[in-house]
Amino acid sequence: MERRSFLKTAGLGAMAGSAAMAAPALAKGAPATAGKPMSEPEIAKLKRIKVDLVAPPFVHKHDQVVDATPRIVEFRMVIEEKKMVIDSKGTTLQAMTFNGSMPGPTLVVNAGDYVELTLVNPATNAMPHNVDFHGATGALGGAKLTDVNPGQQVTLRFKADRAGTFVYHCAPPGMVPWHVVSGMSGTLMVLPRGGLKDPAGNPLRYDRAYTIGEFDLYIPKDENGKYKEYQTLAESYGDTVEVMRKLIPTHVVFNGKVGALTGDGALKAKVGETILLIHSQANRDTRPHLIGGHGDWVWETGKFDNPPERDLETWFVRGGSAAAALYTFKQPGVYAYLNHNLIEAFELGAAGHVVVEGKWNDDLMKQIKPAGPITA
Ligand SMILES: [Cu+2]
Repeated sequence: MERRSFLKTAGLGAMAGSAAMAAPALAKGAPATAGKPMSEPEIAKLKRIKVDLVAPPFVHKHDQVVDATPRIVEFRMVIEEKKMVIDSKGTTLQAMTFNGSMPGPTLVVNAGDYVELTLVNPATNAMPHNVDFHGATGALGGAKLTDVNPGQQVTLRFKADRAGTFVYHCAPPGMVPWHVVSGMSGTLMVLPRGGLKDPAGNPLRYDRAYTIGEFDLYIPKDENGKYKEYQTLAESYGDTVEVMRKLIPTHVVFNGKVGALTGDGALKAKVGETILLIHSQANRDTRPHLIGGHGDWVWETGKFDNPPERDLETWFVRGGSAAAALYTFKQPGVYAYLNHNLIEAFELGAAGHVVVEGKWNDDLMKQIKPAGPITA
């Protein structure tokens, strides 16, 4: 938030008797809406940036701090319906994706920028789709203006005037939950123009960002208790809705399959490095936890103009939202990052790894005597 508009909103907050003491550098007492309405000729003069998206868990290159002048940031996403293997037993999902991945790619802009998305639904797909951005205002998040049949594309522009991590997802009339639980969601991250801040207004920066999308899956079983495999997407619909209505997922996975973020897919970091972990769940609550670590600074509701909480063991992501957590690694080793309903993590799949290089710190933790026979 710009200094001048901060002063304005802080003044309003103080008048309302709420804000003056806490979080002096964060917007308080008024919703964060960056800038005045711009006319179409003014918007036409803005600088355009074209972003090439990258597949999760990676996040496209971006600046954490930018100057005051808004930009138009262009993105293109192609919808891909495809059968995906979602566990080590070969169970398949008739999936629907943005850009072929679960979650869809993370889009990053700065508050006040305009997002200009071209959404492509190739003729090879079977279903109509669209996109609802929780970071956007009006027309069901953009869903009403982006209905695309196979063989069509559409372009939507919206002003990203609130800072935070926001879910986006497909929401076609009459089929919303099915498209969402089949894979069609991702995150839009709108950074404050001045970058992230702690509650005292000190800058918070990260060295790398990872994006994790958690998916509750509802795979039907046959009369012998075996997961069914379907030849087409449409064929899977009726049985899947029956499982969905029981509200008990058969799998809960990070980034498209059990074990996607382990082994070669594990996240990587070094001691001393600060990572930003973005966690989206478009349909169902989750509770992220880093085993052996913490959330140094966490925006569990994901909106950066609110002060973050510190030292969290476990945080909470509401179904239909995306959270952001910062952590600076202090010890090397293999960490687990998981949903701390441990049944969902270890039985159903909601767990990944972070492999951290560096030097062990005996002051933080030391094994005084290794395990051995009981002596006293
Ligand atoms: Cu869809």
